[in-house]
Amino acid sequence: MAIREILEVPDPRLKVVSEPVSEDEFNDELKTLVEDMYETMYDAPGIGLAAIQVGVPKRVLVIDLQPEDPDAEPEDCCSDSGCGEKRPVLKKEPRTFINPVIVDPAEELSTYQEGCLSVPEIYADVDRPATCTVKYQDLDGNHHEETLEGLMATCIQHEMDHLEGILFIDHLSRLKRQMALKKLKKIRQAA
Ligand code: GNR
Ligand code: NI
Repeated sequence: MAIREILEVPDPRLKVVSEPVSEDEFNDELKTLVEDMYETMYDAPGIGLAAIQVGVPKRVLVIDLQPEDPDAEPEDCCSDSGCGEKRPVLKKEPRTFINPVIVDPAEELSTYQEGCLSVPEIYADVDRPATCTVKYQDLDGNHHEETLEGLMATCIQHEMDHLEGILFIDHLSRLKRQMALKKLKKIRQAA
């Protein structure tokens, strides 16, 4: 397992349309890619990652919304220095989607403030279908169909946009997108 470098705007590879994973590509190399994507996503940290964000133009997504575990005792915030703060334990719910296709997006929209590991530190509201049914394959190549809602529906649509070379800022007005990119430039200059 390895943490891979996450591509950031304006890397041209983020605009590439990703290729389907073919039947003979469901192998150990794919498993390693997915493992590395989880490690990279958890390290970032983020709730989703598309393969193209680590430079691999394949139709592979990982998502983990990592909800707070209401049954677990809160953990010490700092394991070493001991700042005394407690933080909730996050549940791991890893979800892998290979060759995902959205079949029937709802007409009803919902708005979430989105962010993207490839557009760091920029957040903006995006409207998307509130629910959608997605067909996909798992790591063994088995086919599934599932209806998603809430943040999960938003997240998979955000990730599927990456497979088409689309970023969440592409859903904003030109003015808002330019403002976002200017802000990112400023943040980078300050760093
Ligand atoms: O970590 C992420 N958070 C997020 C928040 C709202 C809507 C979508 C996302 S996905 C993002 C990680 C990422 O860039 N995935 O491509
Ligand atoms: Ni993203």
